[in-house]
Amino acid sequence: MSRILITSAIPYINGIKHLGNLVGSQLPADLFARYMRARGNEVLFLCATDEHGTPAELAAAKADMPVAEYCSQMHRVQARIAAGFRLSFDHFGRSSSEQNHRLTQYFAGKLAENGFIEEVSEKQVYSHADGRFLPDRYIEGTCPNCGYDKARGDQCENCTKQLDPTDLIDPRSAISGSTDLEVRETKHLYLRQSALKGDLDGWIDSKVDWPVLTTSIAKKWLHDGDGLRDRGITRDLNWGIPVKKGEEEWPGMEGKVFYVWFDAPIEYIACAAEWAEAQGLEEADWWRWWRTDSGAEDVRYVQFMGKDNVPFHTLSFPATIMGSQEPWKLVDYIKSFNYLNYDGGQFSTSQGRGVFMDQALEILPADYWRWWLLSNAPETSDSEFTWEKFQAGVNKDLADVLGNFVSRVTKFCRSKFGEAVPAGGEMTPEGLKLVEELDARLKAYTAHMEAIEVRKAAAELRAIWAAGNEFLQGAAPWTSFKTDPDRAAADIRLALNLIRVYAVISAPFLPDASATLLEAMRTDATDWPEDMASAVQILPAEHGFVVPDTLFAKIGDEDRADWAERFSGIRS
Ligand code: B3M
Ligand code: ZN
Repeated sequence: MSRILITSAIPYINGIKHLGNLVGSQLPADLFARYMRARGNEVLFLCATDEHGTPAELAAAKADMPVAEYCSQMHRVQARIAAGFRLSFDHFGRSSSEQNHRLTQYFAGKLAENGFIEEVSEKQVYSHADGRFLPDRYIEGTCPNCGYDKARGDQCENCTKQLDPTDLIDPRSAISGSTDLEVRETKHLYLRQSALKGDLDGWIDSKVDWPVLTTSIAKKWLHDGDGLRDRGITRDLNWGIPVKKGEEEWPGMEGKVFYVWFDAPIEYIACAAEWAEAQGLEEADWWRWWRTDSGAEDVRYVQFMGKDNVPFHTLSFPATIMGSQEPWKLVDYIKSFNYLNYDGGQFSTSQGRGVFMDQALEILPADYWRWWLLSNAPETSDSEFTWEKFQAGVNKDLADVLGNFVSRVTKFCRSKFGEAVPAGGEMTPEGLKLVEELDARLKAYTAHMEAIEVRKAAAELRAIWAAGNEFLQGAAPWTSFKTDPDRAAADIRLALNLIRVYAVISAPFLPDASATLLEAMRTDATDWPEDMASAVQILPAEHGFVVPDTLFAKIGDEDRADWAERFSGIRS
C-alpha cells in the first residue's frame, strides 16, 4: 500500500467550467484517485476554487454582490456540480481560506528571509477610463512573440509565453477597451525565480518519466531567451491575501495583495490543512502528506492540469517551495493535457462557447460524459468534441457493447434459469480462452492506469467489454440451451461473473454504472481482480441477482441535432 497525494488545478471562481477544462484536470485526476483507492492505496485527493484576482472582483461587481459573498455562493455552485460529475475530492477547499492566508504569508516571509524576494519600484498601467490600475490579464494587445492580437498582459493564450503588460504591442484595457492608459510608479515584490534556475533545471532533468508535454513546456520557459524571469507576486487590488511577512506587516506594501498565481498553488497545501480541520484532525495529520520531515517522504504527489498551467507548476510553484528552504513536498509527477476543442473552434469561457459542466448534466448523467471525455482525452494532441463523435462514442461503447452485454446476459439467464447464477456444466475451451485473453488485457489496462495513460486505458477497457460480447456471440447460449443446457449454464455463469468484474474495473471511469451493476449482481465483492481466472469464480452457482434497468440509453439523431443546435451559439 502506498500513499498518493493528488491535486487537480483549482478552477477559477468566476463562472462554471466547460468540458474542456474538466477533461484537462479534474476528471482525469478523479479517474486516477478512484483507481488508486481501488488498488488499496491511501489517497488524499484535493481540489479547491481559485478565488482571488480581478476576474473574481469583476464578476462579483457584475452580479452586484460583495466579492466575498459572491465567492461563497460560487463555491457552493461549483461543489454541487463537481458532485454531479462524481468527482471524489477528499476536500474541495477555497483559496480564500484562513489557512491559505496564513500559509501564503508564511511562504512570502520565508522567501524574503532567504533572499528570494526583491522589492521593486515599477511602472504599472493605470487606466483613466476605468479609474484603476489594470491587472496584467486586463490588458490586451498583440503578442511580441507570435503576433496573436488578443494576447493578455500575463500570458499569450496562443503561444503560452508568460508576458508582462508592457511587452504588449498596441495595449488596451480589456475592461473598457480604452487605449487611454498611463504608466504609473508603484512598489511591488518580485520572486527571484532566476536565482533558482539551476535548481529548477536539475530538478526537471531528473524527471525522466514525465510526459513530454510537461517537460517541453518547462524547458522552453527555462531556456528560451529570458524564459525564467523574476515574477511580480503582488498587486494593487482590494480582494486577495494581504501582503505580509509571515505575521508581520510589510513596510511599503500596505493595501496590496498577493498575486493570485502566487497564492493559488499554495492552496494545494492549505487545502490539506482545511481538510484536516474539517475532519477534526491535527496539524500532524496533514503534515504527513506535505512535509518530508513529517512522513511525506514516501508520499507520491501527482498533479493534473491543462498545458497553459504547466509553467506555473513546473517553475513558479517549485521556486516558492525550494526558496522556502523548508522540507515541503515537491511534486513527483505532472500529468498535463492539451486542449479539447469544440465543434471546429475552441471552448471558451469568456466567449461562452461550448458546453459547460452544469449544462452537460442537464442533458445526460455523469457517466456518459465521463466516458466520452476520458476516452477522448487530449493527451498527445488536441482533440475535438463534436456531437456526432459524442453520439457515436456513447452509442457504440456504452450502449452497444457494455450495456448490451449486461442486458443480454441477465435477461437470458432470467428467462431460462431464473434470477440466480446457474449451476451445472464446466467452463468450455472457448471460455478458458476468453479468460486467458482477458487476463492479458487486464494486465495491460492496469499498467495504463498506473502510467496515467488515459486513452490507452479506456481503449483497453473497451476491448475487455467487447471480448465478453464476442464470446457471448460465439457461444450462443440461446442455441446451445436447447441441446446442451449444461454448456449454456457454464457460459452464462462465466458471463454473469464478467458483469461483476466489469463493474469493479470500470468504476474509475463509470462510478454510477458500476454501482448499479454491483447492486444488480447483489455483491459487495469489489476487490480489484488479481487475475481473471479467480475473478470469474467469485459469484458461485445459486447466487441471486436482478436484471438491472437499461444501463445506457442510446442517443438518437433527433436529440443529437437538438443539442448541436442548442449549443451552437454563445452562452449568455
Ligand atoms: N485557476 C486556471 C484554471 O482555472 C487556474 C489554475 C490554478 S492551479 C493552482 O484553469
Ligand atoms: Zn504569443
